[in-house]
Amino acid sequence: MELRISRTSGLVGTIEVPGDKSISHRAVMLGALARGRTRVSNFLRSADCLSTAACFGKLGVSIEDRGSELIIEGQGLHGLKEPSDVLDAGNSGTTMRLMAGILAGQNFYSCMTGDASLRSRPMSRVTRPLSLMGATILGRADGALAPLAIRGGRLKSIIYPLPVASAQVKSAVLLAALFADGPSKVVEPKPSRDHTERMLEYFGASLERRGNEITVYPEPNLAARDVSVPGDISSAAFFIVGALITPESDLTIRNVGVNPTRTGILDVLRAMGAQIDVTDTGVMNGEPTADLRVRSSRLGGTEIGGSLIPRLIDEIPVLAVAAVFAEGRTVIRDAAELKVKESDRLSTTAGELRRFGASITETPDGLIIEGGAPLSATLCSSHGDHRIAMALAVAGLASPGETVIGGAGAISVSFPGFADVLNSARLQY
Ligand code: SPQ
Repeated sequence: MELRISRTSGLVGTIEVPGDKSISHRAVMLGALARGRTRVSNFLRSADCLSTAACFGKLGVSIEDRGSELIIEGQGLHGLKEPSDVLDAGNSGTTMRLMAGILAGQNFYSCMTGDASLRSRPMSRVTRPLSLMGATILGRADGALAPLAIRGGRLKSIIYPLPVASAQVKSAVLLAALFADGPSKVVEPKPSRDHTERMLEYFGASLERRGNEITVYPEPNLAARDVSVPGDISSAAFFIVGALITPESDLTIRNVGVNPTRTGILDVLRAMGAQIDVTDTGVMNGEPTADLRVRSSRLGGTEIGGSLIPRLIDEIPVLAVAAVFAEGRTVIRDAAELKVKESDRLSTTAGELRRFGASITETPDGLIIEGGAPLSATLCSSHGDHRIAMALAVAGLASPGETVIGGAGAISVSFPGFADVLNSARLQY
């Protein structure tokens, strides 16, 4: 599928973006493990989150989509059933890695696979700690690659210093810790998104957070709770950058999740000179929310690295687009994790933005972008990666001519309806 984007003079009006992907996954997982009925409103019906729901369906959990909400009949921590078939995580790293943590604690056999991209992404980062906790996990390349076969059961508690700043690895261990024989502790090198911790607390788990250490106590009484999912800041990011780099924009994005572990993009764009106002702040099931008003801005280059990286890891492709339209040099470092996402995002971002005429160099752990080069629309490819497809669409909004993005079907992984929301906000050039 192709997406065609022509230049626009601005993004205006008020829009909403769909529910947060990370929170939607976790709502299904904790809803399934709690006792009783959990209702999830504004659930993200994207391919990734639907993969999580389908996996829990195969584990014997009734999940009904009533349109306005998803109804999950929680089975309790020990109520999942051995699946009679392979669990398919599709394109979703979150589904596979977090579910591995849950399945490690189940007294049955299960097998998980995914699409070609997911089967090439590193899994030893979760199979290693879960094996240390006592689960038997086999996978290709000595447990490094899916399909994964998991024989779970009662686990041993663990103290685990994370070798990478990854919310998925952290969450896999925290979820497995629910089934351990004592309290388990995870130590983070840098803070990553903390939706699992917030949702565990919201569902009544016993969890302590001290600095970069998180301790989970086993066998909590998880009680079903209603969850209202805020808009996804990672989806809003495309509209934020689109509005900043087009000349007549004044766009408000309502009800966006602004958990501080996810708002690195706002900090960086403001440092680049972006006019972004945060208003109408609130809290939904332990997650902060706000409306964001974004106006066209003259951007300058910046440096991005260190502990900012986990706070904006999924926004780097679209931040690179902002940098291409900024004056001066932007340097992104400490971002080697991007090489193991749905595509090698350092290489796909650099390669595809060069097609527009951007001056961008890939380094072993980042990108160097010389902003301000004249760009023109081009034929480009998503490489099967939803975030690359949408970042290229944003570049197309500010490039003369018509940009054609191949493989744009990937967008449905996180943002079905992206093109419709874009069309509702764009001015004709
Ligand atoms: O689920 P998946 O495929 O890994 O999704 C991505 C994305 O761009 O949507 C990464 F490719 O987001 C991850 C994110 O990069 C979602 C996530 C989470 O929900 O816990 C955490 C981050 O990954 P990681 O590996 O840094 O823990």
